[in-house]
Parts: sequence; structure tokens; C-alpha cells
Amino acid sequence: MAEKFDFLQTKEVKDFNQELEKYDLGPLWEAIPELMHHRPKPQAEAYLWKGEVLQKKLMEAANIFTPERGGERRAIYLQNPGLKYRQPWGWASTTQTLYAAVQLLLPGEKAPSHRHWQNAQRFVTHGEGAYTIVQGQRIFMKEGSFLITPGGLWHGHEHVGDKPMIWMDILDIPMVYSIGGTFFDHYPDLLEQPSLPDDFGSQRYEGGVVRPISDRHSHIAPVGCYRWEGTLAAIEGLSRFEPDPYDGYAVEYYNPSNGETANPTMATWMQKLPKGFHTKAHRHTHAVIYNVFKGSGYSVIDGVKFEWTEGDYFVIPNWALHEHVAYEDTFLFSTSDLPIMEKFNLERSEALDTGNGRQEIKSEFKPKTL
Ligand code: GTQ
Repeated sequence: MAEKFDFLQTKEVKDFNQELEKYDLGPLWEAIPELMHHRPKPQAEAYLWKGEVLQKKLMEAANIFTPERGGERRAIYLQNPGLKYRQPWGWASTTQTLYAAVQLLLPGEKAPSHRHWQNAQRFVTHGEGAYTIVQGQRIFMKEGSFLITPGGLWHGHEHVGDKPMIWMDILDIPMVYSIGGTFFDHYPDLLEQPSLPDDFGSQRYEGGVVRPISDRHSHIAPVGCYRWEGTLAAIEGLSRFEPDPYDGYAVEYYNPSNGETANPTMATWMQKLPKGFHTKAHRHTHAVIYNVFKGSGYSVIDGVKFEWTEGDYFVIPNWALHEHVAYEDTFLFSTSDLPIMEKFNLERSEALDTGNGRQEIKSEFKPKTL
């Protein structure tokens, strides 16, 4: 091995590498170790953003522009420092495949209807009374609601309530960008008008585990909104039994017409960690973006301690060892690229192989604060 390496350092080989570059060609003998890591080695880093920083910056943004006047949405996205400047104009996504943002809509505001082929979803963290209109259906939002807008559907928002609303957006923007598949259209009017009853999907699925007989065949979004009450009831049922040692009591939002994830490229979970619960450490190929919906605690990610409190956002990159600890009853909302990894046959997982399944803490992450 050493001999081969030495050979690659010779002047003859180096000169030839440069010669190839003149023709926009590249030598594979230089590239393999960088392109084909033994194990996933994402450029995205483990990272945490404080909720209060996002709230403050959104309120400041509200003083300088409204979505109706331009820019489409008042959303501030989570830029992973490990991915900064990787893209040509200097934006960075949250993980390699997913973008996450936090959006503010004030009473009386409208965010114009548009459509794109990126899959989108929202998780409401503050407020109620705004609706999103998706393909002619007004879907009313409130705290704890999870909403999907799969690719290609018209959607716009309007706030007809009386208190500011904040929600988290997650889209597969970086993935669609990297495969060069993006399409985007503005709706001809400011907002699409209703053509279906309000909250049509949620009403049709009010019973939860049964489906209308006409939904025996796959639909893209039979349910547009998964309400908190239903999610909580499911978790309470699970909580009567033993927790999963790695994830506590976790449920996945799914598409009841085909049994797959609610949105085709993203897996989204709500997980409860009871007070004092300490999960065992493991790692998996998919990367995860979290919102601390309720509670507080910490996660250890590749030996680094990330303390979190209600409202924070954090990222576990691909193949990073991680475990969570809850100081109080905690609900973590999360979205990952699990379906993407599964479709490419890349999903693997592995448990930490030591006595108690816990990592040694080597350092503590210092988040940016106000
Ligand atoms: O609210 O429709 O954060 O289209 C990014 C793209 C939000 C939205 C985002 C979007 C939206």
C-alpha cells in the first residue's frame, strides 16, 4: 500500500495529473479516497440553533418586509456551517439532502400561491388561525399540526387569526437542486380560491386508523394535516408499553392510502422521551433535523454534548453516533431523509457496542445566542 502511495507522489504522476486538468479531465487514481469513504462522511455537521434567536430574527424581518410585497415567504433557513459556500452563490442547506426553515406569518398577511416539485412540509410551533390553501383546500393550522405539501401542488398561506404564527418548513430542496430537477411556477392570482371544503382531508380521516373506501389506491396527499390530538393519543397508547431503547416512544406520520411516509422523500416522527429517559447510542445512514417541541434535555452526538431547551432546532448528520437524555417529559419532532436512503439501498444502522450503550462526553457544543 505504502509503495503505491509513494508512486502517486512522483513528479511524473503529478505532472500528468496537471496535464489532464488542462483538458477538463480528472485522474481517478487521486480521487477514490475522497469520493468513496469507507463509511458515510457528510460535510454537514452536528449543529444546534436556539429557538429564541430565530424568533427574534423573524420579528426583525417583519419590520423590513412582507411576503406579499416580494420574496414569497418570510422564512429564515438553518444553514449548516459544514455546508457553507458549497453552493455556487453561498447558500447552505441544513443537511446534504434537506432544507429547514422557520416561517412567520402575521395576522392579515398573505403569502402568494405557488408550486414547485420539491416536497414540502410544515410543523406548527406557535399560534393558530392561519390557513394554507393546497390545491383548493384550506387547511387550518395550529400548534402541533403537521402539514404536507408534496411536490407539484399549488399552495399559499393567509393569516385570518389574530396572533403571530410561526412554523417550521422542511423541504428536499438540496436534493432536488443537486439532481438538477427543479420546476417552479407562480399562481396567476395572489392566492388560489377554495374549490374543496375546508380541512377536507382531516375530516375524511377523522377516525384515524380507518380510511374511506375510495382511498384503497395510492393518493399523493389524502390527508393534508395531521393534528396534534391524534399524534398525542397514539403516543399515549404506545407509552403503556416498553419504550424503544434508541428512540423512546416514537410514531411516524404516514400516508394512509399506501402505508408509505406522509411525504415521499422524507420520514417525519414525533417522539416522546419520558422524564429521566436516556436512550442507547446508535448511528444510521439517514440524517435528521429536530425541533424540541416540548421539554428539555441533551443529545450526545459523536461525543459532543448538545444541550437543548424548548423551541431549539438541531441536526444529527449521517452516520453520527447519537443518544438523547430528557430532563422532563419531552416531545421531539424530527424529519429525516430515510426514504431517500432506502430508495438508494444505502440505509444501514449500527448500535454502539459498549457495556451500557452510552458515549463518553468529550466536549460541549456552544450555540450562538442573542
Ligand atoms: O411556505 O411555501 O421555507 O415554498 C421554502 C419554500 C417555505 C412555502 C419555504 C416554500 C415555502
